[in-house]
Amino acid sequence: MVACWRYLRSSRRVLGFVFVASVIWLLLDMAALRLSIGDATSHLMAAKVIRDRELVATRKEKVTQLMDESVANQVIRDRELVGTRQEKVTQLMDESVANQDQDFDEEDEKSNPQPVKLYRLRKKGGKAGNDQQVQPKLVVNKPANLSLDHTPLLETFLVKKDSIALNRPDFKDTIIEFVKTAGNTSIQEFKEELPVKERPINQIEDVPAQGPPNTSSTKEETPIGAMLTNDSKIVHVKDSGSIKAGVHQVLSLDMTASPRDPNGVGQFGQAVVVPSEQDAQVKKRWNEGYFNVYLSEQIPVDRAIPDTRPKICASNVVHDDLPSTSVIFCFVDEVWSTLLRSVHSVLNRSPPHLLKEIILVDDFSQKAYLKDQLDKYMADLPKVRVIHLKERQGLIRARMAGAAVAEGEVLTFLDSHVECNVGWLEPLLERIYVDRGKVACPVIEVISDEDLSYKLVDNFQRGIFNWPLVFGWKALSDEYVKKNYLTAADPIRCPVMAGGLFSIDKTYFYELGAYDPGLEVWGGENMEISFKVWMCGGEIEIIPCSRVGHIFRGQNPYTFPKDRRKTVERNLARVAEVWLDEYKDLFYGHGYHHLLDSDVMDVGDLSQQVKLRERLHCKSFKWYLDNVYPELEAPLVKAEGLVFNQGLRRCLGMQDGVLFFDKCNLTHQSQHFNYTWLQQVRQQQRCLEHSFKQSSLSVEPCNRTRSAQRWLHKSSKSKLPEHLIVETGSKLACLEAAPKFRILRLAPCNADNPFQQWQFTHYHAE
Ligand code: UD2
Ligand code: MN
Repeated sequence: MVACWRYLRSSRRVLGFVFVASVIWLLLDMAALRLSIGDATSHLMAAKVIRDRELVATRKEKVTQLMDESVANQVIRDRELVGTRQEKVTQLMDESVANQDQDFDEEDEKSNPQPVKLYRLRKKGGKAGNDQQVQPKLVVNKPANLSLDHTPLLETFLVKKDSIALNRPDFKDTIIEFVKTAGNTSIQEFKEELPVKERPINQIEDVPAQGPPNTSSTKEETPIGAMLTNDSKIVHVKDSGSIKAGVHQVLSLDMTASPRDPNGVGQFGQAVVVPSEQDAQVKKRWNEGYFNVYLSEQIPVDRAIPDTRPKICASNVVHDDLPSTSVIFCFVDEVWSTLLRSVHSVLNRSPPHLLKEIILVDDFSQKAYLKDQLDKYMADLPKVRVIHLKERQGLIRARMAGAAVAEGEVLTFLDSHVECNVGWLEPLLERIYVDRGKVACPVIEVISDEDLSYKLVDNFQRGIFNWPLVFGWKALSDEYVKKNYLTAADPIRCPVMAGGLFSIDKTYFYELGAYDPGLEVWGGENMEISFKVWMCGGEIEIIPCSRVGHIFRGQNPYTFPKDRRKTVERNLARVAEVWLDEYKDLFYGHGYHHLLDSDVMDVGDLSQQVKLRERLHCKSFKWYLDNVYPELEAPLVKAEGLVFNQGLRRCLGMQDGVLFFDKCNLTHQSQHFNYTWLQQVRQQQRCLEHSFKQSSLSVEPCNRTRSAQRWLHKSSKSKLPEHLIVETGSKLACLEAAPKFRILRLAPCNADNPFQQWQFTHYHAE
């Protein structure tokens, strides 16, 4: 102690001690401070996590709120109403089920009266119908999914809850639960990933293909519509407004008012064979719709059909704020059961908040059941409106009458003998949402006209046409699919649509001038709208995740006010005249020469359509061919070059309206001729004309309506392919080089005469 005191006595040492103590204190203080900062941070972090979670929860709630409040309520309302109606129609619903507050059990199932089993399942598919409209190719070796277990969520929903009475208190919760589950998944996985909103039409950016679309995307440049152009470029439609919106998994709704009877006739879209003793009834009713009307009546109006979508479709996401749609069905004398199935398939499988209304346009049908009886039935379905036209308008003007009263943002046109499949609507609306210039078509699947089975069609089919404007389906080649990394769910660009089933932004439809109102009854309007859309800045796509079955019939089950063939020909000629530019010759040249004779055909006034095309600054048909449908063979002339005479071994020449023969010389323009689609032998504006009566020839200004300028050459039908033949009535005459005077003349045709045989330098088409 004393030693210590002595030691501290020196002031220096005291100072040293104080210094050491201060340092130690400082160090301790800093350590304490760090601890408390760490503590505070972890508290803050915890608080943030909680807040974030709350935020996510609120977001989830927001998305599901819509469903909770509007969807679920509407679903319930609709289902209650559908249910009321359904009872009357099917007579299968046990009323007691509707009032029980119990889960579905086997008792319930047994208590439902079963329909008399008149039918057995068909073992093999029915024979292919000779369909008037080309059917898409059916899938071979790939059985359709006939169970309900394609979507686990859906299964729970359908199998367990489908059977529960609508007015049960827990029913609402069931739907909400179902919707929420789907919604949650999408929110977690896809939150804020997709940029959104429409772009003005015509602003597509081209990006060279770099591999599968999903590998090349970045956050800033997320493609919202990765499309493949014909020149193998990926076109990404990018966000211009970058408004963020939520997304959710496609709603695979399939609502029914009463439990589906698994043994119901044609249930699950299965093939049914009517026993042979009832053949007479089948036959008797066939012509009412040109399909098995008798069988159709036995099939429930809300039957289940297999979910034929590519697997990935059920987990695709779409935006929460898709536009609403008005579904428009036009019909004339449609069969009752198919019309009802069409309507119920839309009500059952469309998210109610997106279905603004269903408009039924009765195109002056003559069947009594399509008047009061239809009105009464539909009066129980609040979303359905019926319009009865006072005169037969034809499907084109009938669609426009429907569009005129539609209140939805998007118009969805459907034929009146369809069944919309699970999840059909949202993928169509999604495409229009990302780009209002897109016209979206579902995959059209086949409902057999004979056994009413629902058949899956091949993947990668697109709508095309051949000359003379004949619609068809053609699969994209395997090579194309591989090269462009196309998946079975990717939208497919279509040069033309089939016509019957598509969604289009309503404002855009009117911007395009709707349909040409001069088109009559049926036919050709699919070509018109397709050319118009493409050439005036839009796009037509088939959306594989949207599928709708359609009954393809062998004949139109309604009358045509005028001759059917003439009506369709006239419609096509209108389309060709307005949209095809110089390529319209290819249309006429494929069997429609007779339409050019002004006394035969009057296509009507086209001035409004021509003006419209100018006003919209639409591109040329050549642009369409080069960019949208380059696969189509469309040479502007059938043959061209020198016109060589076999007998004379000289070439034909023309100078100042005078014809002569000369040594063949490709460099001489006077020896250049075209053999056109209108069958003219033509040099610039001058054509070779015959006067059959006087057996004379002359050179005249070309005139497409003059049959005297038409020469048959290399026709597959002709027995004299090398000849240039004129035809008047049943008489034929051939162009001949008179050897002596080296002049041209008409002479009776002779197969072996080399002076009647002609050869052009190049042939582009037979
Ligand atoms: C196809 C189209 C169809 C239409 C047609 C060419 C599909 C699935 N179908 O022929 O929509 O584009 O090609 O024009 O792509 N209708 C009327 N009034 C009439 C005639 C018909 O309302 O004067 C109705 C008819 O009841 C039906 C719809 O129009 O609901 C289409 O007629 P369709 O089924 O006879 O035509 P479809 O499928 O052979
Ligand atoms: Mn049809």
